[in-house]
Amino acid sequence: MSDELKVQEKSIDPAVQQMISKADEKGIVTVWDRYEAMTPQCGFGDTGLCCRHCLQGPCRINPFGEEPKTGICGATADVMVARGLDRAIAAGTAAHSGHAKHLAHTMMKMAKGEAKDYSIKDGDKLKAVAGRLGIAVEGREDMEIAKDVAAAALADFHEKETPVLWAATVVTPGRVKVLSDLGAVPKGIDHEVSEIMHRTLYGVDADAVNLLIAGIRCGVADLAGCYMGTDLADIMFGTPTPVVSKANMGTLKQDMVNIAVHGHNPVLSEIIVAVADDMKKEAVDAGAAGINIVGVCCTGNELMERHGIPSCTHSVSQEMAMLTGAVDAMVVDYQCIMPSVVTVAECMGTKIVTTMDLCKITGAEHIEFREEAAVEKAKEVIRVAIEVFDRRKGKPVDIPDIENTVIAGFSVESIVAALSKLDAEDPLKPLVDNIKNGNIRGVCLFAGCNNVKVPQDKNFKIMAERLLKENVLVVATGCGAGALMRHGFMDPANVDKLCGEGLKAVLTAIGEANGLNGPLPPVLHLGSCVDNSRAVALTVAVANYLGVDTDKLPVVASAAEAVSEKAVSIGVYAVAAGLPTHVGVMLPVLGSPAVTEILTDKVKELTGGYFIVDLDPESSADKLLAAIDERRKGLGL
Ligand code: NFS
Ligand code: SF4
Repeated sequence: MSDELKVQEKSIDPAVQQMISKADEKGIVTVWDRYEAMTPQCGFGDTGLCCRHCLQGPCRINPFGEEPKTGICGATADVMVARGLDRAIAAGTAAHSGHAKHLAHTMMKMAKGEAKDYSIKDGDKLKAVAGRLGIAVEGREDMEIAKDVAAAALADFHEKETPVLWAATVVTPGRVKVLSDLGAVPKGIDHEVSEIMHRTLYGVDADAVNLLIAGIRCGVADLAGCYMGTDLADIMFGTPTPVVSKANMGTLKQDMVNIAVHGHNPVLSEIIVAVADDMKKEAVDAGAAGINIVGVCCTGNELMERHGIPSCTHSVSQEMAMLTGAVDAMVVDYQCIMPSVVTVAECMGTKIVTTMDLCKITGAEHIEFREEAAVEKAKEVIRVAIEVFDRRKGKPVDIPDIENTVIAGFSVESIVAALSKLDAEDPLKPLVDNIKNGNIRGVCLFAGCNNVKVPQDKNFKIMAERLLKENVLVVATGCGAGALMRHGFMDPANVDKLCGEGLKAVLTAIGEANGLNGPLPPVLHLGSCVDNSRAVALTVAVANYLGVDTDKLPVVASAAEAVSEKAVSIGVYAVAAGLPTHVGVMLPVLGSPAVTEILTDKVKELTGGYFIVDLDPESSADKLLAAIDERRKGLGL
């Protein structure tokens, strides 16, 4: 096998391939080396059949062999798998809602005048969200309303008599009934996470179905956390509108102070972007042409959708950004930051700056971020990068000359605004009409990460190519959006090449009506992973328009290269919303045929949604198309 082939098995992104070769030459260990060293991976874990939930363990069950059929306590394969899945859902939910809670605290501090560097950027959205929550808006100051919204958000975390507002008010009325009947309406976001920890403890819930229903309820709590994260970020930092940007490592600049912001929460990165201009003089004094901020992972998506900040790379290739030698500082908040960034940074002269108490990495410089002193802290962080640049300047760097044009910033609000140029009275009508007449065969959301087990971006690329040709409207979030943007799927110039005739006509009509002199991009970038809420909001809007529930629509989802437990909890709420939901990597559930059957089939009777687990992108695309067609038929289309 040639070396080049091996590189292609790691990533299909040419910039990443260049950096992998460089890492090999320099003997720098990366995620792909560590993966190889880890294989073969444990078959028990792979199938969900190991348990360490008590100190009598670890226990493992071999589904094929003569070994024990239960754990020491008697837990069956079904129970072990369901418990393990529940804990993954709880972890994902804790992360998304932790991010949302952080925004809620920031908003509360802002409203109380304690965090003066934050303000309300979208008063209309504030009022819309408040209205949805039943908070009075008439004749009130924005800051008063914001205080009530923040208080309502924080209240949604505790167990209370009434359902979680950010869940109950964001789905169709029909869905509220479906979830109530199932016992899957969350009473408090933190409450559901903590209850999962309780019921999966040694000697508690030993009924796989009961465990899975609690998992669905926690998944709905995850939807609440994501939705809240989007709402509060839009209010404080602005609701995205279409913006032109760039993606891939060509966005790094040799002669500038390059700061890669990585992680998730815009609470920090927004301020870094806001003060970068003020800091330009210090950068120029150090010999730089300026300050260049690029995004990695979801922080990148948050900044791109609101400010057009370019995205450098995503997910599994995060180490590769530093391999260029041009990243002066990588500033991280939390989630999806591989601890290995510190090791690669040491080799390449990058400074890793951690900023949050819950996410320190040994070997990184820690600058604790505080909302009360946001600007001051952001400047401190930027100064670290300037110092590194001062030492780096003049030295050679290897920045792959690869850059793609991206149009991002498709919030539901901006999509509706664009559609209103076709029909001001009834903006959803053109979208729904085109779904009815088949110009748009269905809608597919691509979400989730890259996974070292899949050649980076390959599943996303093959599946999106296929679906676009079949006139499926494709929307994307998270590192799925990252993958597609790095392969030209968000560049309107590629509509001709990528899209089927019907879809092309729709994208062109909307683009022309909005004065773009051309179509919208082939794939619409909805934002970060918490912004999967935008996909839900769009689906719910169309469902309400048609007077049907979300499980009747030709809408499907795919986490084609999922890695994080967050992708698991998102998948669960997609299924809870009634969507056929593809996962392109193995979920650790195959050790229980019963649980596998519930997730991929029986749950259909409960929510209308179900999981499709398929590692082959071609047949996965076929299955999603079949699911879309089945739904069209159900609607009489
Ligand atoms: Ni989503 Fe975003 Fe990326 Fe995966 Fe991680 S950054 S929150 S979890 S790796 S898509
Ligand atoms: Fe083993 Fe049961 Fe303990 Fe799990 S909870 S480690 S299956 S004894």
